[in-house]
This record gives sequence, structure tokens and C-alpha cells, in this order.
Amino acid sequence: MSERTLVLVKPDGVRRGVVGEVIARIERKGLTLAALELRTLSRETAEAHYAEHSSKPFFGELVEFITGGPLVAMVVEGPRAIEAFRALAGATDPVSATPGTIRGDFALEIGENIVHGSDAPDSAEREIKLFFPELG
Ligand code: DAT
Ligand code: MG
Repeated sequence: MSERTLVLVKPDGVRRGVVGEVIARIERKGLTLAALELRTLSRETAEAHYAEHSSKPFFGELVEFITGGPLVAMVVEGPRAIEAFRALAGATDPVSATPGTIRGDFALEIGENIVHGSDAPDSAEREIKLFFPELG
């Protein structure tokens, strides 16, 4: 049974030049790419993507950050892809993230933690529709 998840290499990851590294880890794991695009998010798309965090104190900063430069959006596919990518990404706080994970290896600040991965089947479906409406 294959599953899909939305992965973002956020603007900090693009600036740091780790897009290839993130894709290599995804592919090395055995997951595959179903879509991939470089784009700069509008405020509207960013607010929709992070709607669950709209009441949090860091929401304004989060939207500024994610719209602040180009990012790479991907649909990643494979068995248990949602959980598999979250394991590759590591914990949200990169200082707590285990070395060997993407965040554990490349980041220090929670607000600049390199990647996003959907956290559940319903959010994956919602996020994939938002970024790649043509995939359904
Ligand atoms: P994740 O990206 O691991 O799913 P999340 O959904 O809880 O984490 O939060 C979304 C993003 O918001 C996260 O990647 C970084 C930012 N963020 C989360 N908690 C934060 C905090 N306490 N201060 C600043 N930014 C935060
Ligand atoms: Mg999340």
C-alpha cells in the first residue's frame, strides 16, 4: 500500500544549498518523487498551509519565513511515506533532533528547521491539494 506526503525544503534549506541532500536522503530511503517544483509562496497559500497554527504566537514569523524566498515542494510516495519522511526529518526542534536526521544534521533553530512533512493522512491530502491541485 503506497501513501503520499507533502514535503517542503523550506527557504532556509534552499538558501543553505541542501535541496540535493534532502532529495538524496528521500531516494536512498526508497521513497519516490511524484511531483517537484521550486516556487515562492504567496501569503495566502502560506496561511492556508499553516492554518492549524494560526492562533500560535509564532504564526506571523512562520508566514514571513516561509514566504521569504523560494522553496521546493514535493509529493513523496511510498509505503508509510508520511511516517517514513517524518523519521528522516527528525524532531521539530533541531537541537533535540537526533544527529543523522535532516534537522539533526543541518539546523539549530526551531523557526528554521529546513524541511516540512505532512503529519497525518488527512493533512497530507489537504496539503497536496493546496500545492499540487492537478494531482487530486
Ligand atoms: P513540524 O514542522 O515538525 O510538523 P509543527 O507543525 O508543530 O512542527 O510546527 C510547524 C512549524 O512551525 C515548525 O516546523 C517550525 C515552526 N514552529 C513550531 N513551533 C515553534 C515555536 N515554538 N517557535 C517558533 N517556531 C515554531
Ligand atoms: Mg506540522
